[in-house]
Amino acid sequence: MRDLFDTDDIGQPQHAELAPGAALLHGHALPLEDAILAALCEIAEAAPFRHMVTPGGFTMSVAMTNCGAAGWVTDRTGYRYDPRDPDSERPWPCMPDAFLTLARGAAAAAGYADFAPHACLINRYQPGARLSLHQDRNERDFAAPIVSVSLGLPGVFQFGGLKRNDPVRRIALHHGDVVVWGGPSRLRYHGILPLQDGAHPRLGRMRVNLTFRKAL
Ligand code: MD6
Ligand code: FE
Repeated sequence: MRDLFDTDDIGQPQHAELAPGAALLHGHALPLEDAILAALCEIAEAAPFRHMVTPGGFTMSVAMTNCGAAGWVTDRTGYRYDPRDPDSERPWPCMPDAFLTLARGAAAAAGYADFAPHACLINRYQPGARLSLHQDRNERDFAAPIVSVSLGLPGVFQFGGLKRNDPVRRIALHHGDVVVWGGPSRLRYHGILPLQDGAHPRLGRMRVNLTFRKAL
């Protein structure tokens, strides 16, 4: 893990440690921006964004799709990783090379060598959409980190502790920012506050988040 004082030449920290095992890599996705956005369009054509239903019967305000060998899905029966898109019954689109390159490079920059994600969950937030505090615990292997890439409108990330009632910090995530977390932070509670309206030059009125996981 690089430390807080690893600054670039305009003095903004490029790699900030959020907590042990968790790093914010400012702008880390920007060099691959064009390839990432092109791949995202192709995925959304093959496996359109949809609003899934939670086991409790609520329709999520965030729309989701996936790529890779397995995709995260929820329905009335529960949460799971599924090798197929339940809407089309086809496998999820393959993980694009640009996604893998980005995820592996970000993990390595944060101190996690040889990250091999199977799954990329893609979240789309339109103004007002939010993700309430949760832990990511549907993966089999908590030793691997999660790499999270923010695109489009800025989001406010809530970063809590290992217990639901622990204090929560608010962290702004901008287009191109990457958060990598694992180790002692892997099961921290986190969420996204309702998306503020705005217009992003590349993505318009939305925020998109990619989370890469070793799911299987
Ligand atoms: C989001 N992210 O940023 C939602 N989960 O839109 C997550 O839920 C998340 O960013 C696990 C690890 C990193 C994350
Ligand atoms: Fe999460």
